[in-house]
Amino acid sequence: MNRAARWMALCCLLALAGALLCGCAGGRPAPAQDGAESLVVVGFSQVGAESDWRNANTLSMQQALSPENGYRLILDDAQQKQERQITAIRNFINQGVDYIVLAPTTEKGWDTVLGEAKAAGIPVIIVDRMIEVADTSLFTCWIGSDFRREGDTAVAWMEEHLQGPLRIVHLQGNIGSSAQIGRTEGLDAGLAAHPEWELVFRGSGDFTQAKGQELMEALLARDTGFDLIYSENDNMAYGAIDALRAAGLAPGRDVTILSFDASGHALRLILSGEINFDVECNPLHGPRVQAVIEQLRRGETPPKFTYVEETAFDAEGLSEAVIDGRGY
Ligand code: GZL
Repeated sequence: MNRAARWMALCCLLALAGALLCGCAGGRPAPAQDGAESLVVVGFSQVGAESDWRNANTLSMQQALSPENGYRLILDDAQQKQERQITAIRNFINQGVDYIVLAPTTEKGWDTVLGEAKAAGIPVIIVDRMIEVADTSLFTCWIGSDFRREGDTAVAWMEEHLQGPLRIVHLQGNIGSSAQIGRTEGLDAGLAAHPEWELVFRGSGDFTQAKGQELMEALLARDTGFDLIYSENDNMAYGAIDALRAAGLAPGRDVTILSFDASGHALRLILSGEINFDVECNPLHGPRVQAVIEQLRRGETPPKFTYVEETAFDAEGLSEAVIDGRGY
């Protein structure tokens, strides 16, 4: 092989080696066939799957932050444990996600891990419950409910519809969550204003149907007299209703049932007369979070705090058509 041919062969080998090196030495990866490289990656630390509300919230986030809309959503279910959320957030940071969304189990204990997200330059959006941090720059914005107002709405209905003495059973959600704190504060204000109202039981059912039923069964076994159940979410109310039925009592008639969330099944129980009043807590945060991320991507600043509009339901004016039109 003459000199020129050798030189040409060498150049070809060098060009081939360069191409191979570039490809496997971490050069910009070839764009994935499905365009995956262009998706906005969002790490979502979700409380769990404890209730209809939570499942509707998760579905709303998945539908909004979908690949069709330009997102890759990484969902982590913390099974109602804050330490699992902290681990999930650290994993999101290590994965280099573009945004972190946190639906916090409780209000306290977020300063350190959100400081790590801030140091990594990853914006954090808080949804649903509130967090309490020393430095509010640790999160970009919060979207959720006014839980104290929800409690006050429930008490106002009690004042309007129930006269005279009331023996109240209070089923609380996860202790330390802002949903529990606000709804409990509302009832406590009512108790302070109404000496004729008596709190005969208060305990946490962790927002789950099983624990709601367990608490009610224990109360019935103790033959505790009560007139009203103030259940801080629908799933605990479902459990209490099952226990009342098993004891031969008519929920909504023998015992007034007041609940929170206003999920579809609960509203149908209002139609059937088994729940008397239900305060809405809207879970459909997916589109709201999507809108915030798109604002941030445009370089705009979203409001720091956004309270979602919410209403409440009793049998008056409620119909299947209203329920079908609500989305959860
Ligand atoms: C309220 C939410 C609560 C719901 C429960 O915003 O955090 O958690 O009321 C859910 O159903 O488990």
